[in-house]
Amino acid sequence: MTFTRIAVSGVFAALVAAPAIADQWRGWNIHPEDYPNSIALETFAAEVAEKTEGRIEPEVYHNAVLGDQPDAIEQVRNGGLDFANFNMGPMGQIVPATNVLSLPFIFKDVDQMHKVMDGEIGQRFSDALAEEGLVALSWFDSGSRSFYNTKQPIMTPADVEGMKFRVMNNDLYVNMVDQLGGNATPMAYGEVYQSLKTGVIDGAENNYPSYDSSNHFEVAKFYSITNHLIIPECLCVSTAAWDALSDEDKEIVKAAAVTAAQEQRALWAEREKVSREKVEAAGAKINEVSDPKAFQDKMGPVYEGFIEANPELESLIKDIQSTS
Ligand code: BDP
Repeated sequence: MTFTRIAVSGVFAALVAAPAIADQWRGWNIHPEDYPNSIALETFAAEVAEKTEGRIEPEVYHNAVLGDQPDAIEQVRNGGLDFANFNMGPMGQIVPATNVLSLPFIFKDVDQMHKVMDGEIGQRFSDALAEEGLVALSWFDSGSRSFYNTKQPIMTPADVEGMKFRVMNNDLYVNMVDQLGGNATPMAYGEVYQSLKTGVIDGAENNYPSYDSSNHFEVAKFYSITNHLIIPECLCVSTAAWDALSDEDKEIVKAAAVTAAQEQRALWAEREKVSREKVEAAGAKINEVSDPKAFQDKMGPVYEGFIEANPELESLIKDIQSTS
């Protein structure tokens, strides 16, 4: 919100044009300060403040201090928060089209994901988000996710049988783990460490940087490279904050988000390596699975069920799969 303050100090006060107080934007972030996404969000905030000459002053709140991801999505939608970095996993509950991005093995690799999200198909996702009050300004990387657990290396789908995994808040992931013979529990990210430690769950799944930054590697040391999910993330602004901007400021904010995404992707590539080395040095056991395709082959029912429930999204799936 913009307020106008009358300068009252000094004898010329009445003659001086009243400076506008900046729009204070509050930004949600789940990760700690040194995470690639966090650094990129700070770049976004700094560039917006500088280029708008202080008309907008974004502040980033790290470590999910403003709440869980599903709550934060709601808050950005209703304008209670102004911007955020969101993963498209929890987004699926609100913007059904984004569930396509949560289908296991939907992308061949991260390069294909970038190609899709940076092109016309990415725009379709932005349009779907816009209908729900979220203006997606750029796409961040989130690598690929693999399973890790406290018990044993996973080599084949049979090794998943009977194990209890935490998943993000989305029914598709529950079905995904079911198909592998495991049990899935949706749970807030911040509760996973303790739940692994106390044996409430046997495992979870994530990329290397989050496996590292969450310290899950300390308690679940078997990380098995299944690469089953490649989920993009957005830098999203609330429609309320966006609509209040002048055209000039919209350009500035958009350009800052694109700069932030470029930085995030470069930092991400580096951090993936650093995190992998760090967790291995700390005793995590990372293994290749014996046949990655064996995991993918189990996902037929996830796709069938999804297409049956969302026939209008089948062509979007096909368009992604045929992007090369
Ligand atoms: C991380 C994502 C974050 C998710 C988290 C999770 O960047 O948005 O909340 O995984 O597993 O990789 O909940």
